[in-house]
Amino acid sequence: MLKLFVILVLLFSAVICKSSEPGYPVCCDSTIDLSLQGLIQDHVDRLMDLRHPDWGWANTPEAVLGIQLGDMQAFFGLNKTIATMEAEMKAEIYTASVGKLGYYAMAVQSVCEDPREFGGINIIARILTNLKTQFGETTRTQPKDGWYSYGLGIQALCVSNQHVPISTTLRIINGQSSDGSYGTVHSVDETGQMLLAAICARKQVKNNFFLKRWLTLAINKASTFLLTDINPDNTGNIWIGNKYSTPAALLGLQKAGVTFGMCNVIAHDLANGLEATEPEGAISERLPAMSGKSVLVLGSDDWTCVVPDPIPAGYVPSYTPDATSECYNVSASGHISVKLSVQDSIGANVSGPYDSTQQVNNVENGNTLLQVMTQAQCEGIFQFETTPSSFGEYVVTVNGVTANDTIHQYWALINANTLQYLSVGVSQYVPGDGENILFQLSVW
Ligand code: B12
Repeated sequence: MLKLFVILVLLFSAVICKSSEPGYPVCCDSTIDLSLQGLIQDHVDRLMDLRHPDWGWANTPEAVLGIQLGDMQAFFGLNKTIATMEAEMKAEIYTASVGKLGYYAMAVQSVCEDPREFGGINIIARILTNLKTQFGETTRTQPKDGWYSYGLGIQALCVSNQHVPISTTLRIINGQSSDGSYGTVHSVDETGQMLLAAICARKQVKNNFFLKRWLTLAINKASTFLLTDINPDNTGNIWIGNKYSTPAALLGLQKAGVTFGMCNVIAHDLANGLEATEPEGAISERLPAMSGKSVLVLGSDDWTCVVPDPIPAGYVPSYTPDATSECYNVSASGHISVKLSVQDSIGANVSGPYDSTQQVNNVENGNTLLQVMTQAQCEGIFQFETTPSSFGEYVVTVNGVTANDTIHQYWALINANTLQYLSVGVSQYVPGDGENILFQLSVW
């Protein structure tokens, strides 16, 4: 049944690509939708609003890549950002995940600087060293930093013309699940990223018949997996996985040479999907898909940089993420109540009973989950710690229990009424009256 659906989607694609309807560069080379440039500009504007006072972002290299691939002309204040990025890279060069190192290397390349000699550091050499540690001596089936990060590390090597080690190429082939996916919790995101990595790695093994063939099989299986995960959300928009996994999936399918009928519809929904509360990471990742440029273009000889537009008069980067511990700016005079439940024993039943449940009263309607948690903390009935990321605040500790990332633990956010995982994090999620949010210590 699924195969039939994929075949139908592929057949339908030919029709759409030949039609004269304006389309999107990520789908095929038809006439470009006239509103696209303006929509790209809106996304860049939002990123500029989210820029921190030091001219960086929560994830500076991810944002740099997003704008450089989306519309490099629009990147005002680039030199100030490069200086901040260099300082941030130096501070975390020995602790960053392989994906973050990959972001740094590709962002440096995207601004036409050398990732082998950036601020005196060879980022490519660090990625090679880090990749070796990903599977350790254990029988790990997933890389230490996850497949998404692993894929970014491989892409960074590949686009800087660094040979991808054979052991890594074999992981691309052997790490794939039988349905063509990679990873568990966010398999569409991870498969999209690994698909790009596999495509890049295949270019390097031109003369090795077997590796080339196995990588082609992996690419086809990953593409099929992504095509079988096309579905509408509750607002009628159509995504591959969800809104946030769609960019990497679209770019992966484009580079795999797969044209499919729904592509322009999905690209249209994505380009028109900017929401006021959307986090930096979502925009940084969406921009390349909007312009149809994956990071793989950085490896081509044609990649050149332009002098960006000047800094607009009066622009001051000033975004500071939500403070989570300050009680004075928490209002407790609203009219709804929200429950916060905690399940801190791994493997426990998700439908309850829970280790604790607290009701937070007088919550302002429209407050984010993070604000509700802060209110509860200030009232002394809940305790938590977070760390900032490009998707907002990431919950690391609940009621004194810290998820151990090195053994792949995390605090999952679940709607205890519907048992659905929240599709966004605590900074973006707005709970409704009577909702019960479950924080469940889980393993990925
Ligand atoms: C890997 C991953 C995870 C891992 C992170 C652990 C790890 N060490 O790798 C796990 C499985 C634990 C995870 C959990 C969650 N994730 Co997640 N995650 C990803 C994924 C696939 C890749 C992130 C990455 O490695 N980026 C590359 C590195 C180099 O960049 P980075 O900035 O250092 O990445 C870090 C952050 O992204 C952070 N992180 C991961 N997920 C989330 C989610 C939120 C809301 C925040 C604030 C931070 C965060 O962990 C990464 C590694 O340290 C992204 C997909 C994507 N498109 O970005 C989704 C993604 C970011 N996650 C998402 C979601 C929704 C969640 C959860 C809220 C799911 C849930 N209901 O429980 C939880 C977070 C709960 C919490 N404690 O706050 C969404 C965010 C959408 C949004 N608008 O907020 C994404 C985009 C997936 C998707 N397509 O929906 N995630």
